[in-house]
Amino acid sequence: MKKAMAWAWLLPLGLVFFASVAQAAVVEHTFNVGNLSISQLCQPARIITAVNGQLPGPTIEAREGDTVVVHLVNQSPYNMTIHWHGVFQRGSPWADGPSMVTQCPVQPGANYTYRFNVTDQEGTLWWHAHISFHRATVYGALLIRPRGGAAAYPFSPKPHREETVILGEWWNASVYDLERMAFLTGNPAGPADAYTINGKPGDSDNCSTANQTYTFRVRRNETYLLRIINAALNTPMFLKVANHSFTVVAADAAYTTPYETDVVVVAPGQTVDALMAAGSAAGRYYMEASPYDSAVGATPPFNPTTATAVVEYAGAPAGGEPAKPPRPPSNDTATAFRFLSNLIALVLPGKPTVPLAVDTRMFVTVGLGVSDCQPDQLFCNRSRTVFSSSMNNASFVLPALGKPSMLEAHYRNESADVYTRDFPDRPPLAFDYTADASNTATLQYTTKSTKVRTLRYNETVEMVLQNTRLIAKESHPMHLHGFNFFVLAQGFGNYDEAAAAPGFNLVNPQERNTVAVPTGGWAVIRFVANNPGMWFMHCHFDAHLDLGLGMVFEVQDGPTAETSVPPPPLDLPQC
Ligand SMILES: *[C@@H]1O[C@H](CO)[C@@H](O)[C@H](O)[C@H]1NC(C)=O
Ligand SMILES: *[C@@H]1O[C@H](CO)[C@@H](O)[C@H](O)[C@H]1NC(C)=O
Ligand SMILES: *[C@@H]1O[C@H](CO)[C@@H](O)[C@H](O)[C@H]1NC(C)=O
Ligand SMILES: *[C@@H]1O[C@H](CO)[C@@H](O)[C@H](O)[C@H]1NC(C)=O
Ligand SMILES: *[C@@H]1O[C@H](CO)[C@@H](O)[C@H](O)[C@H]1NC(C)=O
Ligand SMILES: *[C@@H]1O[C@H](CO)[C@@H](O)[C@H](O)[C@H]1NC(C)=O
Ligand SMILES: *[C@@H]1O[C@H](CO)[C@@H](O)[C@H](O)[C@H]1NC(C)=O
Ligand SMILES: *[C@@H]1O[C@H](CO)[C@@H](O)[C@H](O)[C@H]1NC(C)=O
Ligand SMILES: *[C@@H]1O[C@H](CO)[C@@H](O)[C@H](O)[C@H]1NC(C)=O
Ligand SMILES: *[C@@H]1O[C@H](CO)[C@@H](O)[C@H](O)[C@H]1NC(C)=O
Ligand SMILES: *[C@@H]1O[C@H](CO)[C@@H](O)[C@H](O)[C@H]1NC(C)=O
Ligand SMILES: *[C@@H]1O[C@H](CO)[C@@H](O)[C@H](O)[C@H]1NC(C)=O
Ligand SMILES: [Cu+2]
Repeated sequence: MKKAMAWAWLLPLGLVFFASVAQAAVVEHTFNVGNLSISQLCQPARIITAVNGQLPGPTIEAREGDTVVVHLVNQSPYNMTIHWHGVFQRGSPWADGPSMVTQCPVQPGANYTYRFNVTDQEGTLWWHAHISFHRATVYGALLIRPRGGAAAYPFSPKPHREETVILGEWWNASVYDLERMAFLTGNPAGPADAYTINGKPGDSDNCSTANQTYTFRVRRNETYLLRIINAALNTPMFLKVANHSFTVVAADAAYTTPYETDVVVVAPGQTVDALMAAGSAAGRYYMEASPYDSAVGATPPFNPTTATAVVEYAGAPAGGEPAKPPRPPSNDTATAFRFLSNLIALVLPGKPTVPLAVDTRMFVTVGLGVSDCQPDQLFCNRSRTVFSSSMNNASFVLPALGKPSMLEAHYRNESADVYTRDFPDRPPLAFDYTADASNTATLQYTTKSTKVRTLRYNETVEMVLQNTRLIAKESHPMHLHGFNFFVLAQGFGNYDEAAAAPGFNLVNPQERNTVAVPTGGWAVIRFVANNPGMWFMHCHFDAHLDLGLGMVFEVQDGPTAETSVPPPPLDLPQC
């Protein structure tokens, strides 16, 4: 598959580039989730869980307005679900995918068909498992092109070709076992063994078989649209290509005002579309994905290595080392913030703009803390506390397997044993959130619960996300299911409304589904709750999600059938 992709430039992309406006189509796939034997990092071959025997899995290519139908056939030994990251799922909340939030898992040997429309959104999204740590190997791209095809892109130059660049993390142990051990012991899983570009680590680890490095073949003077996706579990990335720069034109499938940069910063869950002109001498150039380690304080171990791929020009002289780009230091918060805070939207007629009137204001702390061992953490040392993450000091746990999913409980009006409606709009205590001195055992302590915030249909919510200095400051990539939000402002230290509000961008703020809250800082987001259902909001570091860094919005039905949660599909998995 990879070979085919690499040589795609040989084929005329006439269909993509010259077709006129097409009728909405049904884009149908069967995803067999099962065993794949693969050798990475010069280790013996191992069995991983993958879709259709591919890593990354198949790319879904659709046009705005199409219907996507994916038959998930679970031939793996594990419970499985798939989330369509960034897809609004308006009218199809049962297809969103997070285990125990919108569905019970698809058990080994069972099937489930995900059906949804990709309406009112275009750009680069992706799909991934949303259970355990399986998304480390169960992931792929979901591309939504304009109805008018690539000719309708609202930027120029129009690209000659497109390439998907999916960044990932690789463990040479079973990620399912890693997650189980982390849970049972209360000790967070260790860092990845390698980072990858399109599934391959590259040659920076002395294991440079040709198979280990992804090659992008380019032609001089052509412009490429790179669709960059960070599918890594826990690591924001810097992406560079030696002797090449980028023009960012979209992020999280929302167009941006063109932004020139020689480095792309992409946190887990985020995507960036960037034009890259093949304007250098015909040669070979490294693409490098290196980690951004934002943690300050009791920092978790991280892997400082770099994933490499090669951009190879047609007619490049054979042999020789590709040119290397300068690499940002892993703690380069200034570069990360510059990139992430400088993006602004491309305002287009007919597209939603930032709501100016706010119904509900929330101030939500996000960060690490500690808690007691939970009863089912069987190997946990009960004479001490364990790491625990929280939002407003509420550390989220999913309903136990065997209970209905939260969406089923909501739909049937039977929330009693499944969740409570008391997610708070403020932290229980106001304190100096980002001061080292505030990192006390009392403030670190958090308790486990399954709390939701109920919203009326169509309510406008403004949320300040405030990182804390408990245990460690860290840039948490906060992802909201079911909606895009506008990012009005972001900064460092404690949020001060009087100082920040005059600086809100209410004209063309960037629109995203995942915001990397600055380390030891804050971000202000707004969204309109015009999508009834149960929508997970959580840190897109799986290590933190597992520790409780999440909450759920329960969005009530609107006045009509179209604005209400529909009945569940007949094949919805039962617990
Ligand atoms: C998949 O691999 C697991 C070991 O990881 C093995 O137990 C199982 O039998 C394999 N399943 C199939 C269908 O090959
Ligand atoms: C999805 O699109 C199809 C075809 O246009 C339409 O029949 C269907 O009602 C749509 N589904 C939802 C949930 O909007
Ligand atoms: C799942 O789908 C596969 C392939 O379509 C089919 O062979 C199998 O019978 C289905 N299994 C169930 C439990 O429906
Ligand atoms: C995984 O790979 C890394 C890098 O090659 C190696 O150092 C480590 O020992 C391996 N771990 C296991 C459990 O095989
Ligand atoms: C790669 O090899 C070089 C030279 O043999 C050595 O210095 C370096 O530590 C090795 N790197 C890794 C990651 O094994
Ligand atoms: C490259 O990958 C193929 C298929 O996975 C494998 O059969 C082959 O042995 C690999 N070659 C090298 C040099 O690792
Ligand atoms: C690329 O453009 C340069 C400058 O316009 C020109 O000199 C060169 O011949 C072009 N190369 C190719 C392969 O088209
Ligand atoms: C690439 O960039 C480096 C440093 O910026 C420079 O020394 C080198 O000449 C460039 N190579 C090409 C082929 O442009
Ligand atoms: C990044 O790390 C380097 C080396 O450890 C250190 O000298 C530098 O001060 C750090 N920079 C920041 C911004 O923390
Ligand atoms: C459990 O934690 C306590 C307190 O930190 C420590 O003294 C003890 O050795 C630990 N026990 C085990 C089995 O790790
Ligand atoms: C939702 O809110 C918008 C803007 O506030 C309003 O125009 C629209 O009528 C509302 N829709 C419903 C169904 O309440
Ligand atoms: C898979 O899910 C079912 C029900 O949803 C549950 O009973 C079972 O324990 C789960 N299996 C694992 C290994 O988690
Ligand atoms: Cu986090």
